[in-house]
Amino acid sequence: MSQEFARELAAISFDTGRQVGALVGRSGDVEYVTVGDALRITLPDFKRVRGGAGRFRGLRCIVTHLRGEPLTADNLTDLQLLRLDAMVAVQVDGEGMPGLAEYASLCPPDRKGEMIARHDPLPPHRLDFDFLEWIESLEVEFRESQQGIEVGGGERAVLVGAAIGRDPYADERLDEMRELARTAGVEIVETIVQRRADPDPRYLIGRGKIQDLVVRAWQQGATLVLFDRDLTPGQVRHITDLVEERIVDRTQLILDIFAQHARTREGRLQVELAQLRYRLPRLTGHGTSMSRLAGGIGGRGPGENKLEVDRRRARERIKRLEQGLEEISRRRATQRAQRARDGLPILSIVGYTNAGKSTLLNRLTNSAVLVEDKLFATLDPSSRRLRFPREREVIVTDTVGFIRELPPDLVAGFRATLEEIEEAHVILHVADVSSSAVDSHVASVRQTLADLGLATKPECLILNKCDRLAPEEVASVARRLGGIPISAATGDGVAEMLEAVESLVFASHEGHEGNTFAPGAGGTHP
Ligand SMILES: Nc1nc2c(ncn2[C@@H]2O[C@H](COP(=O)(O)OP(=O)(O)OP(=O)(O)O)[C@@H](O)[C@H]2O)c(=O)[nH]1
Ligand SMILES: [Mg+2]
Repeated sequence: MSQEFARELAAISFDTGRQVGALVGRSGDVEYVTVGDALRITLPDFKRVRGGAGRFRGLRCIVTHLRGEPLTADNLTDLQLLRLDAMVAVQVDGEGMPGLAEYASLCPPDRKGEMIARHDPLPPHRLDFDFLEWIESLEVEFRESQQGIEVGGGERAVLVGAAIGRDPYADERLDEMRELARTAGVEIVETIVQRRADPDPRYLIGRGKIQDLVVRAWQQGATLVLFDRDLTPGQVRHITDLVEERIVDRTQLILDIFAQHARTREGRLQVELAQLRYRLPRLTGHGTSMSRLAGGIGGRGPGENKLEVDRRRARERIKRLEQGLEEISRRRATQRAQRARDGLPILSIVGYTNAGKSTLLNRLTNSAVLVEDKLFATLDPSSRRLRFPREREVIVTDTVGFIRELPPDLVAGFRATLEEIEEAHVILHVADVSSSAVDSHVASVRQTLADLGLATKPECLILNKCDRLAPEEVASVARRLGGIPISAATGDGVAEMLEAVESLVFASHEGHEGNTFAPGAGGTHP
């Protein structure tokens, strides 16, 4: 900024009694001028102008201050949110002449936690350094600090945790988000957590934290911001007004994983339905923010290209999907009736996701259902026959895992799958005893079962993965929760478990309705 420029800006400002802001491009030309009141100016939204990894907006803002104030919080916010090259405040003295000028710029990520560098106030004529050289070397510093970022092709995300009130599950939720992200192939490069009494109605977390988030995400070259709670459509709108990266909340992340894992036609239909239902209310309003929200992780998933369609077509699609699933539901009911006629009791393996349900099914029935150290590896139910030692047979089914605060749209979408559990005579509730969250996992699975109206079924709690813990630790969990310790991986405890399960199946069954499970004895289950 030359002395002459400062003098002219100060004079205009002094005459009008208003702050004047000039946005100057890299060439040195003034590209925008904005006039405020005595205390502040409002800058236009440049979010779609230029920008990119390691790049600034290509505009510096020079603003006059009439009351001798240094750079204000608003000035620094603009610097952050708009990624300006620099923010300069020139003081205007009592004669309308430029006084000291203070400037601030963003700084690269490696400097400890600081996001803004403020420079000492100088008279404007001493600010006359080579701006182009300075900003380009700053950009180089940014790029260097981001090196190695765009390898691997996986997405990089900033994880945002909101601990609301006395939230006993805050850490657990955050850990679970990390697992969900890992499953989805997303790398968490930074975590921002805020504790607050109530959720902010507009931003979930505070606006100041969102500002930090903007800079952090940019510093880290993130393409995605993950929220560990669900956002209301309004919050999505407000946050996308400030944040350029795609925003994905917890339900959306879970839906994305379901979309990645859906294999069968039924699974795909169910996921697409759940996705559309979740996104429909978020399809209103802001066009650009919507398309960013709609993208999901890497824009994958069966629902992805449906999301550009308007609401009407989305609704039509929902109706068609519901009809398709209705049909599947009917077909399943017929199959179930058939199975019931076979007279075999049904054991349904239920439990928190990744507890080892499929591993147990495989061990019990010598099958090869997909087992993976991922959340929601299994979406589609599978049923196998299992012969107990005394020649008695049962059907064992494995199905989709549960998770805390299972998204209602997902429950609605997966009705056909969850109906499979309804026919169970005994529920084999598998929990991962080696997880530090085992108590809350067990509680949330029981809560989900209760929500599905299945709480009255006889349940046998299985503490799986006991090979991962010392025997005393397993015993302590078993004392606390009850349950039979096993390792589906090694087979330890499985024989004992089968004995207990056999007597539960046949006792519970015989207790209720006599020995109708003998092959050929018809009738439906209760
Ligand atoms: N150490 C140990 N690992 C196990 C045991 N049982 C399962 N696992 C591992 O736990 C992970 C999850 O197993 P799955 O059988 O896929 O779990 P699931 O409950 O079917 O999970 P979803 O279908 O994703 O909900 C896999 O990496 C398994 O190898 C066990 O008894 N001991
Ligand atoms: Mg499974």
